[in-house]
Amino acid sequence: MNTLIQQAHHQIDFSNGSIAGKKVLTSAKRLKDMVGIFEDKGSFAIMDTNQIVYSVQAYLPVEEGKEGGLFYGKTTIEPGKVGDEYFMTLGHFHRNMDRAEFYWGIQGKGILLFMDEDRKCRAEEMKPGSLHYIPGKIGHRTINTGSTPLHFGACWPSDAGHNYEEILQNGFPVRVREIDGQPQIISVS
Ligand code: PAN
Ligand code: ZN
Repeated sequence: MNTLIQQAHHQIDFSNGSIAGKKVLTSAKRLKDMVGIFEDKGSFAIMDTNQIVYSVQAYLPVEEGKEGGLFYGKTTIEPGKVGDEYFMTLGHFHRNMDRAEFYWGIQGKGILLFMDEDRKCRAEEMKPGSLHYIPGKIGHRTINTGSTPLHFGACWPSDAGHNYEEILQNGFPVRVREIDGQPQIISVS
């Protein structure tokens, strides 16, 4: 029997994690989509709110919500700050609370914040090659603390879903700010 070797359906660019192939979704969050997320409202008010804070590419090979599949995603957070607070993702818990996720750093530098259900936080440094396991029941937000785009990859179960409400309402109890030229994690509640 002659078995044909086919090309993979998708191709990853290792320099930034972006993928090319069918059914790749893209989305972007602009500053205007993040009203109330950053603390310094005065600085926010004088910024171009059309600017992109982060963008996501996702490959969903099965229907969202279906059990047993996996999704691949690539996020790029632009370098930037609102006042002294670095650009970051909205952050979320998985709707199906116990679903875990892997992140890995590809290019740039940043911080991954983890928050448990009691709002206790911890942080890991993201850099090229860093691998991060996000257990179930853990809220997660990523921050670009560098001066270049932060690119990272992600893989999560197809039935994880996303719950943004909790973090939109209550935020994280810490913020990541530039103080004396260095990123620092500051408690805010
Ligand atoms: C990631 C995130 C992505 C954008 O793919 O969805 O980094 O962050 P927000 O979803 O918080 O806007 C992931 O964690 N998926 O589960
Ligand atoms: Zn997630």
